[in-house]
Amino acid sequence: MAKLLFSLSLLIPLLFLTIAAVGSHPLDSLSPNEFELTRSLITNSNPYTNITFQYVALADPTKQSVLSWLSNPKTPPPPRRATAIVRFNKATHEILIDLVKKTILSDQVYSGPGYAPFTFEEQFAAAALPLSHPPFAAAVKKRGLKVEKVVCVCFSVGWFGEKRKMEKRIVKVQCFYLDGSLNYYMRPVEGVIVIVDLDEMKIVGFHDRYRVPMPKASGTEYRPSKLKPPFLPPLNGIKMLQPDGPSFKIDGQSISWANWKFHLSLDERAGPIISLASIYDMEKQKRRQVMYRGFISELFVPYMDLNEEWYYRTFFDAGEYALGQCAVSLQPLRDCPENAVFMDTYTAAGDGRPMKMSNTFCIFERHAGDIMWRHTEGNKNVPNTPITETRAEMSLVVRMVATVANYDYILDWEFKQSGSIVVDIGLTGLLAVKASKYTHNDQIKEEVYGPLLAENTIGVHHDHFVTFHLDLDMDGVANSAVKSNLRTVRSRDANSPRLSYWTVIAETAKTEADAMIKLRNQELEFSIVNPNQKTKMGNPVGYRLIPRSMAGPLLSPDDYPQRRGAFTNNDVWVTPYNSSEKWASGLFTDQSHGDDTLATWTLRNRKIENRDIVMWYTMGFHHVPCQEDYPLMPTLRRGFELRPTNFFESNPVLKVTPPHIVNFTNCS
Ligand SMILES: *[C@@H]1O[C@H](CO)[C@@H](O)[C@H](O)[C@H]1NC(C)=O
Ligand SMILES: *[C@@H]1O[C@H](CO)[C@@H](O)[C@H](O)[C@H]1NC(C)=O
Ligand SMILES: *[C@@H]1O[C@H](CO)[C@@H](O)[C@H](O)[C@H]1NC(C)=O
Ligand SMILES: [Cu+2]
Repeated sequence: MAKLLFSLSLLIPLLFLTIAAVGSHPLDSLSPNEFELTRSLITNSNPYTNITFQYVALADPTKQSVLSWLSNPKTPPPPRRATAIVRFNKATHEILIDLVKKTILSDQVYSGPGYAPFTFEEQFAAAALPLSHPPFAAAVKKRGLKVEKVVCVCFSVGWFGEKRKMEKRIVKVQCFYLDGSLNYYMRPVEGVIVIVDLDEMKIVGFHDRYRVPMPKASGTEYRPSKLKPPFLPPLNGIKMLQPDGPSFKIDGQSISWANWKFHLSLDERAGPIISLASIYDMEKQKRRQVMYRGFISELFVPYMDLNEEWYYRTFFDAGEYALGQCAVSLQPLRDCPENAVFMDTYTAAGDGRPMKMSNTFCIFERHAGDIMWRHTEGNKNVPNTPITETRAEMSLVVRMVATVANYDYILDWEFKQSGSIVVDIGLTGLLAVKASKYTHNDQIKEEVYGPLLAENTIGVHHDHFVTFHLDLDMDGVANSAVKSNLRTVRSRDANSPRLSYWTVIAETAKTEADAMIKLRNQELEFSIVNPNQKTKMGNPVGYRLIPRSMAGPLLSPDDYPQRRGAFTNNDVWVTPYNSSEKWASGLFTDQSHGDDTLATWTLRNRKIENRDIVMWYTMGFHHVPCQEDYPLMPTLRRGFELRPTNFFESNPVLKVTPPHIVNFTNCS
């Protein structure tokens, strides 16, 4: 019986995937045919040259057209268009394609500073070059290593104040040693850097500055077959079953569950994009819009080591490496629970051809044993028989994992019946470590930029700043940002023995400058409200931001990485909606100068009151590595909650109905 149910639960995803092909929505990711059409239109109009497709995506239909279609899905959907950023003949082209008329609408050459994300193909090609470069082979030999056991990875080079525009699309290649352990990130060939020109695909620089011992392979493995006992004993078996199937429906890329409905797509750069999230209000008996779109706009990871081999390591994982491109296939039962349903996706390969990724997303109902609400009350009529009302929390999770070289980012969007949207980011995978001569903490008398984690292994200090684009549109697009300052008030009431209390001083942000907020060390609640829609009590309907992390940048604002990452200077920013302001680090992030970021757009100090606005929220991790992060770090999670605040007239889950009881009397 159990076996049968198990195979049924495997069938369910297939069933849903079949349905998935049928749906059609203006925000659906490009289909394989649309990728292919985009590629052929561009290559046919530029024959005799090799074109690198750095970014291909659905070109956003106007918000107006999507909202009109949504209010009346019988009206024709907005026309499908694609945007492609391609590189050929050492020029970057931004090309707009009409997918219906099958034509190129525009082709603009971008000549400012900065480049689009790397493709996997060019990263692999560049990483292979050192191995056949004689000076590199000599450097490896000098270290007593075997060149056939060396593997390399491409790092973006950043920008450090060079006056003229960088003429070359270059990367720095760092190599590692894959001898005796799969975990080559713990074994850097320190002191050697190879510089590669990606357009020419050839080595343009080579440095071999110093030698330190190669960290040992022993202790770095993480595959069970390579680990020596003892192992922690297994726990008793546990089973997650939904014999009636999941309670959500997937129609194409639209997902509905409980009171929620939203659209899920994959963007090569952002990873998951949640659109048109709306919630059904039981009391008003109508569906209400909450969020037009939410996605990760950038993920900034600066390392804190000033050495020649390390100073430039200030990565923009979305803008340079493309989180959607870095999505990995989720493993059933391990990455996602047994009741999860998986969704496949497509992105464009470096040659523009559609590339399928299986199990990119998993979608599942979470029943983690948490309490949604409860209360126990004494029963006046019958002593010693208290009345208890309690409801189990059930929620819906959409998950993707992006493995950006050494790091694995677990990206969860969780929807609760109470109206909350919880975003949870988990960091796991491998640290970026530096090989060093030190084998004990007591030997270290200089700045080494991080703790000693194992012999000859320094875990370099760094940050992860995840910047979200959150376009909340509650009951309409005209919204305002409200700062509720909690302030101590000294009592002037002689009749009260109390000397103080706190109160709320709410302030509506009028312009962008009013909404540049550092939540750290402030007693402040930030919310987005619709000032035109009030509850019966007269409160504007709203959603509040509840951060579950407080870490802001510590680099000096004039430092070059921080200029490029200046969008992290505030925890919250609010901008008027502008369809071309999607990427907080600018459209062309690699080698950018920081002149097209959220921090520069907002210098215009535009009006943001009672209009279509976008909230940008950065959640940060300062990562001081520790020995438990070695050789592979247990997941570290942080996130935030968007929580209804006077959005509903009263508790929206008071009348929640618990799930059916599943009986397994026939089960042995
Ligand atoms: C395109 O790339 C291929 C493979 O690298 C190469 O053989 C070919 O000569 C290139 N074609 C042009 C026109 O550059
Ligand atoms: C939208 O943003 C872009 C980039 O910041 C800017 O050039 C353009 O003027 C903006 N459009 C409007 C209507 O403000
Ligand atoms: C499940 O078992 C409970 C308790 O034995 C019983 O009350 C209920 O009717 C059963 N439900 C179904 C669907 O069989
Ligand atoms: Cu980290």
